[in-house]
Amino acid sequence: MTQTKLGVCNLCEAICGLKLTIEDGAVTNIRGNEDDPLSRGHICPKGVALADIYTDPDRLRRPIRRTGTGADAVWTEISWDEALDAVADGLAKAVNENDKNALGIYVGNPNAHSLGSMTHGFELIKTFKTRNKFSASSVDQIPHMYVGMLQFGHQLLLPVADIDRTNYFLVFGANPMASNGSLMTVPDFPNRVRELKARGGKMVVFDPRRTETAKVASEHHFIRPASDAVVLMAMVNTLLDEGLANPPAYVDNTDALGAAIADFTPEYAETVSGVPAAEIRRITREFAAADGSAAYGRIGLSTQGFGSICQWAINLLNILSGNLDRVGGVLFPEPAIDAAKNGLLGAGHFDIWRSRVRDMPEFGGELPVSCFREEIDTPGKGQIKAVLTLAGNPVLSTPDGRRLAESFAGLDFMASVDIYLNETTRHADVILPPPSQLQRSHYDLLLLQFAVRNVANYSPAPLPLDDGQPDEWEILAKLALLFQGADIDADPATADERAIGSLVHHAVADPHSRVHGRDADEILATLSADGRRGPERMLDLMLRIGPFGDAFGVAPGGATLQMLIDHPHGVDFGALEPRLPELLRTPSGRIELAHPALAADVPRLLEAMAGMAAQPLVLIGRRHLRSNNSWMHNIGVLVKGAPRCTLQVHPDDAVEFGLVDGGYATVTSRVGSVDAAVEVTEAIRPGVVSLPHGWGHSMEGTRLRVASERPGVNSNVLTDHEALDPLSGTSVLNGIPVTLVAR
Ligand SMILES: Nc1nc2c(c(=O)[nH]1)N[C@H]1C(S)=C(S)[C@@H](COP(=O)(O)OP(=O)(O)OC[C@H]3O[C@@H](n4cnc5c(=O)[nH]c(N)nc54)[C@H](O)[C@@H]3O)O[C@H]1N2
Ligand SMILES: Nc1nc2c(c(=O)[nH]1)N[C@H]1C(S)=C(S)[C@@H](COP(=O)(O)OP(=O)(O)OC[C@H]3O[C@@H](n4cnc5c(=O)[nH]c(N)nc54)[C@H](O)[C@@H]3O)O[C@H]1N2
Ligand code: SF4
Ligand SMILES: [Mo]
Repeated sequence: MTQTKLGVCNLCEAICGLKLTIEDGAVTNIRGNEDDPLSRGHICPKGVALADIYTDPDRLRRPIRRTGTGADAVWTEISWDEALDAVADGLAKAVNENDKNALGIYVGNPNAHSLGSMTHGFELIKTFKTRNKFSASSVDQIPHMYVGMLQFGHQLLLPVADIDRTNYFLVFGANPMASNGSLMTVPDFPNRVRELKARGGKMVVFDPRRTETAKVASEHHFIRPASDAVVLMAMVNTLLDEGLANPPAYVDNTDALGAAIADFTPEYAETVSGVPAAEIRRITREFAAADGSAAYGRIGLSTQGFGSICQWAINLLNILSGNLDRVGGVLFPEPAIDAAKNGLLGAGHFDIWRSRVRDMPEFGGELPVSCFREEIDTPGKGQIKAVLTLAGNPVLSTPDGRRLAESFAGLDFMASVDIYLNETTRHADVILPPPSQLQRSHYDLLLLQFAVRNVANYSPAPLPLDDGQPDEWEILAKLALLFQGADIDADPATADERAIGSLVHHAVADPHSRVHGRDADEILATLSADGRRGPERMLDLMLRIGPFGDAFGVAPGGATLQMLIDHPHGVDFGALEPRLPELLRTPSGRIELAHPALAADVPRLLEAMAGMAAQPLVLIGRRHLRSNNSWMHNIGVLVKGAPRCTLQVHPDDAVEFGLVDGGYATVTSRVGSVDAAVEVTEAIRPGVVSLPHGWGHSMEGTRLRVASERPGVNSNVLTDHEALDPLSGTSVLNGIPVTLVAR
């Protein structure tokens, strides 16, 4: 029997709509859904490969338990009941024998793309009560969230470029042609840029590498790594000096800002960045003059030593040029489910506690992942004795990951919720595999928050669960109950009740909520009447209290889960619209341009820039369209062709270090070295080398047959766990001083 089913791809932030052909239970074709209001038919090779992830023989289908270690490790399949019990017992034992902080948790990137993790993961993590909570956020986007919290009053208040109407798109340190956009849900980016240019607009890219995005830009500037903060501040200064600033009425302390950043003139910026002062002035004038401009900076900005200052400067450019909250500028989306308003995620907090060993402040309840290893290795009260990883591969993804692997090996107990036996999970005692991406329903609770249009899209799971296999939310819900001592027959419905109960109670208590003051029990009873459970029941609640929802009868006909089911291609609520100042959640209800916490970091920037010239060679990262962080290299169709884990080197540097294309170089940083295959290319700035992250699949004890044939090297052997943006605790993954030796 041949069926066509609609779905969405939940691999990256673009959430492309899919059309799947399923013949006798096998997926025979996946293509883009041209009727999806956001993705408009776009799909990339990873989306097509969803079927290959499903059929990958190395993907785990049943829980496995390890006996022995290293080369002697033996993995045995065990039942779900036994596995869940073993994990709950192992984790509880560490806590009972020590204290609550003896449990370390690592939350990886795919949680953001899993509906079940978003609805039921937070409740599980809360259950653990440990302060030793780490995630991929501190090697990623915390600077955005931290600055959003300070300037707009909530960690999820991140303005999004109005790409479909902007006329000047200024991009620093992002490569959406490869990444498909980040903190900017922008599927079909290639066509959107084409349209931007066709209407006379410009895209200007600052990147040390001539990236896929730089190639389709109107202009590309080979900026020196980690000098962006200075260039951006010089642009802000130019706006102020030339009378081009046009800030809205709801901003404060423009004068204090001028004083704080006075040193960053375009001439000074030229000396540290290599971008001519005249170009900085010209681009600033063009940015200010265009009919709708949007400045955007991503991984290349947030994962450097001044990630927070960079994101602050991006905001300043948008605000001062009058482009914040402007059509064609940057706007705050209004998602059908607003995680910033319904209690799923709080406003954010900073420095309520600190890490035990290095005294680093928490952000939003988590500690910098660069502190993970020392919290395992350093004896004393609060030492981590057991670890749970949830969809994470920190051995490949985080600074000095190789040594983190050694620390994992010494734990009393470790468990992983993961679909692969890989570099991280090989240290687990038990692995609990959730179903594959195609076996789960999806609504993107997080990333529709950052979409370039207000859309909503729900898709039921295209493929059924395997026999006896729990969904990801059930695994998390059951673990929470078992950890608290419930017996093995624990019904996940109990945990489900708790998760939804806490959301309903939050909603009725929140004065911003549309059901403020209503009867929580009545709402819960309404939600139970239709027989939905798990994520679907939560979704229905959140849609109904969202901006387009029916608020339980108050405005009949609004968004409900049934409405989304009835519109399987997705619902388009329209283009982004201005929402300020009402949306601001700062104590004053206004935006502080020179927030003291940010302004206080300026002297550190000046000091660091003085030492820049002394760094002859620095390393940056790289992403590729056919790759997804560390975990899709076991899919043959995605890794075929020339090996991609290469060290890109400029021809001048190749001559200086005696390197040849196709040869090898030993790359050494303060903390480690790797031998990488050399690719000589003019697409990189002299003095800069680039290595992608997420490779290094040569560790014994993994079960990644395809990946181990093209292992590549782990670039995070070179990144330094001591190098952080101190404001946000985010690791420095770009601009790392290295030396090269030909091999
Ligand atoms: N040097 C350097 N390092 C970087 C970066 C960089 O640019 N340079 N980028 C950083 C960024 S932005 C990020 S987000 C991190 C990512 O860091 P991580 O989240 O730690 O790593 P991933 O590679 O995303 O690994 C995801 C893990 O989840 C598993 N998995 C996949 N799908 C599922 C699922 O649906 N459910 C479950 N339970 N498991 C699943 C995979 O097998 C894998 O073990 O890496 C960071 N590290
Ligand atoms: N195909 C694919 N898509 C992905 C991912 C993936 O691994 N593969 N990962 C997903 C994840 S988790 C994320 S967070 C996003 C990231 O999304 P993006 O940020 O768009 O992705 P990157 O390719 O890391 O882009 C960072 C750019 O910054 C540049 N850069 C490095 N250092 C500097 C610097 O100092 N200054 C400037 N100006 N630029 C610098 C790099 O050369 C690179 O081009 O992508 C997501 N999408
Ligand atoms: S761009 Fe992202 S969401 Fe779209 S198909 Fe590719 S991986 Fe999936
Ligand atoms: Mo990320």
